[in-house]
Amino acid sequence: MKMTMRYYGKDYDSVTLEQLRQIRYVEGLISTLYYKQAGELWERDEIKALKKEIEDGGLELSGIESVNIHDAIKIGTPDRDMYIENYIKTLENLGEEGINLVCYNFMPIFDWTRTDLAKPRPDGSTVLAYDQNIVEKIDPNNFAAYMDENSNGFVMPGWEPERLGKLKELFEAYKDVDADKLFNNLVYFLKAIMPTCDKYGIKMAIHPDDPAWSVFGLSRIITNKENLLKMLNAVPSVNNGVTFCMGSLGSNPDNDLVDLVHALKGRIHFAHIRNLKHTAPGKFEEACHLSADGSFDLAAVVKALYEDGFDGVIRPDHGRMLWGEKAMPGYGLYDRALGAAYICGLWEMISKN
Ligand code: CS2
Ligand code: MN
Repeated sequence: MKMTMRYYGKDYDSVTLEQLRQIRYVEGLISTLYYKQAGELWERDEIKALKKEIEDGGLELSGIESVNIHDAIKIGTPDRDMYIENYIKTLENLGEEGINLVCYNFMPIFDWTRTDLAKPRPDGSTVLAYDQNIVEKIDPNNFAAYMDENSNGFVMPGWEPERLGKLKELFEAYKDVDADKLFNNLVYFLKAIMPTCDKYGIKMAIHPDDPAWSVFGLSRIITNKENLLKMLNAVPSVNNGVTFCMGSLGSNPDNDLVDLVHALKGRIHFAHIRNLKHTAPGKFEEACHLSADGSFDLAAVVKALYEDGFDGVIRPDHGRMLWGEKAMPGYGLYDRALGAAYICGLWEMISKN
C-alpha cells in the first residue's frame, strides 16, 4: 500500500506541503483542481502545475480526489454526452501526465452530509456528526447555507456555493431520478469512459455514498455490497473500481466491513480509513482512528486489505479537530497525521506476522 494524505492545494488548504512532508509516513498526496466546477475540462497545463507544486514540495501526486461528475450525467439529460466528452478529455490529460487514480462519487446534489461540523467531545476536540432526525426536520434548501456557515470559512469538498445556489432547480431536475435510473446513468457513464481508462491504465474509484442511505428524498446507490457488486459486474474492467471508504460504508451498521473488503477484492483501488461511533439508529459521530474510540475494528479492516494483497493508495480520512487548529472540518493536520501513523503501525505489524 501507499500511504497518502488529501491536500487541497496552496490556495485552499490550511495545511502546507512542508507540514505534510514532515509527517514522514506519507509518500504522496491526493489532490484536485479545487477551483474546477463539475463538468469543466481540466487542461493539461493545469494538471502539470498541480503536479509541479506537489513535487516541488518533495512529494508525489498519487491520484485525484475528485474529478466531479456533472449533474447532467447523473440525471441523464441530453447534454450529458458533452459533459462525458469533457470528462474523457480530462482523463486523457491526466493519463498523459501519468496520473492513474481518479476518485469520484455519484451522489445526487449533495456530497457527504453531516448535521454538526464541530460536535464537542469531552476532551475538548470536535468531530463531524450526523443525525437522521435532524436531517428530516431541515429544509434542504437551507442546508447548503448551513454547511457554508459552519465550515470555518473553508469551501468544503462537494459543497461548492456556485452549484448549490441553484438547489430548487436541481431538486426539480432530480425529481424522476429513482435508484434504477441513477444506476443506469452511472453504467452509461462508465461504459463511455472505460476505453480511455483502459488505454491509460487509469483506475476509477467510486466513493460510496455518505451516509449510505437516501437523504432528502434523493436516491443513493453506492451503499452496500449488493449495489457495489452490481456496479462492478455491469462494467467488468478492472479499472472500474471502488474507493473503500469505511466511514461511509460503515455509517450503516448492517454493512460488514471485513466481508466487504473481501467481496471487493482486486477492485479496491483506494482506501479511506477512519472510525466512527454509532450512538443510535441513524445517528453517529466521527471518532479518533483508534479502534477503541469508535464502532469499527480498524485492525481487522487493515488486515483484510493486507490479506487480499491490496497494493493501492490509502489515506486516513476525516480527523477530529485538535489542539486549537482551524481548518476545513475533517481535514486538519494533526488528527489525520496521527491516523496515518496508526494505520502504518497496523500495516507493519500485520506484514511482519
Ligand atoms: C470525502 C468526500 O470529505 C469527504 O467525505 O470523502 O468528499 C469525497 O471526496 C467525495 O465524495 C469523492 O468524490
Ligand atoms: Mn471518504
